[in-house]
This record gives sequence, C-alpha cells and structure tokens, in this order.
Amino acid sequence: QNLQLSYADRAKLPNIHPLASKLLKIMDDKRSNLCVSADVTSSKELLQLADSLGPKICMLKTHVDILKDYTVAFSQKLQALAEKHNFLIFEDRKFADIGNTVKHQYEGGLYQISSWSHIVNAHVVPGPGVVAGLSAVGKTLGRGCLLIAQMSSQGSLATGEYTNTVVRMAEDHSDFVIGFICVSKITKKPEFIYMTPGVQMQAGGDMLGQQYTTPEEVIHNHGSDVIIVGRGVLEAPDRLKAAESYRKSGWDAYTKRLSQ
Ligand code: BMP
Repeated sequence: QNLQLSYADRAKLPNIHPLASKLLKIMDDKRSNLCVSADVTSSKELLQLADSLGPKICMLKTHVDILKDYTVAFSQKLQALAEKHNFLIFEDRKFADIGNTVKHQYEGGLYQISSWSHIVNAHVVPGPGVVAGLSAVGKTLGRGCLLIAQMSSQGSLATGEYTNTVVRMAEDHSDFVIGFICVSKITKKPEFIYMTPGVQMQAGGDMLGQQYTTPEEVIHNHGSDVIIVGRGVLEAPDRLKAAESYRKSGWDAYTKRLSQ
C-alpha cells in the first residue's frame, strides 16, 4: 500500500502532477497535513482565519457560495495570504453537471473560481465529461481536481462499485486529477493525494448526518493523507490552539505510520 513512503519522497515521484508535488512539499516543509475548512459566512472573518491559521495548515478549504459579501478584492486578498503562509486554496464547489456547464461554472459567473482556487472537486455522477469540462479550463492554469470517491456522511451512495469507477476515472485523467475526497486510501497509487473530511478529536457526528473520525484513525489506520477539519477548529474557544492540536495529531499519526 506504500504507506511508508514519505510526503517528501512522493513529491519527487516521476509521474507526479506538479500541483500534487507542490502540496506534498508544503506538507513536509510545514509538518502539516491539516486542511482547515473555513465554513464562515463573512469574508472578513475568512481572511482573518486564513491569516491566523495560515502557518498551521497545508490547505484552506472554502465554500465561496456561503459568503454573504464575496468580492473580487476578497479573492485577491485570499490569494495573497496563501502566498504569504504557503498554503493551497481548495474551493469545495463539488461540480456535478455536463462538461459544457461546469466549464462555465468553473471559469465564469460571479466567483470565477478558476482564477483563484488551486484545487476544486467534482462528483462524477455525470460521467467523465465533468472532468473533461473542468480540465479544459483548469489544466493550462496548472490547477488540480479531486474526485469525490466517498463521503463522510451517513447513507452516502458513493460506495463499492461507484468508488471503483471514480478511481478509474482519476487514473484516466491524471494530468488534471490529483487525488480524492475519500474515507481511506482507496488505491495503491502514491501519486494521488487522499483527503478526508469528517474529522474531529472525538468520533461522533452532528444532527444532519455528518460522521466524525479522529486524525489518528484517518491518517494512521485508514492511510489517508490530509485531514479536513471545519467545526473542530471553528467552534473551539481558541481556534489557533485547536488548529495546532489538529496539526500535531495529524502529523504524529503520519510519523507513526512512516515508522512502521
Ligand atoms: P465539519 O468538520 O465542520 O463537519 O466540516 C466538514 C467540511 O467538509 C464541510 O465543509 C463539508 O462541506 C465538507 N465535506 C464533508 O463534510 N464530507 C464529505 O464527504 C465531503 C465534504 O466536502
């Protein structure tokens, strides 16, 4: 399963996508496999989060369509903070339409996501056209895409043969697809990045179907690469302290995995 290969070694693999390589280098440099999910509704608060938690994270995940006050200036400030603190931006847009429509949704509209987000993701329910459409916009910009192979929520339909098909689709588009949203490492390929949401310090869930696993379980037992944490950090009394404790848990689980 290649679970002992380090992030730094994987960054140097001959067939790795440049953006995946960049992410793995950031993770190694900052000793962080933490992606904070900045699910707040004010752009000012989001920028404050990015600036204060920036040193602790390898990636910041956004839901730009929940902001009540999005502006182009906001996206420029977010990009500047990503440069300043050396993290990647992942807009969790979950594209899921025919290729021609997602092309417009990715490039245009109010948000012009392709102009500021390093990484986006997609459901492959429509078939490979959704990836081809996104790739037509993102590939020349050096962007990358994660395919949603599994979900953290209760009753998810993304299981079994569906998940296997997602993996094949990623392999067919490895010039643009850099990895997966998944619950565990679902292929043997060390070139892909495995990212897992539904993470808190204590297993459990919320009232709307979310299910939580711990950083140790995700990184050490399930072989995933990146923990995605929203409310575990956002609802903590001290967000910086919480981010540091998730960073440390995720990193400790990774070093434990390496030394096995
Ligand atoms: P929280 O840690 O607060 O439960 O937030 C999880 C975040 O990850 C949310 O932004 C959600 O949209 C996203 N997410 C998820 O929870 N499960 C998935 O399977 C895929 C997701 O993108």
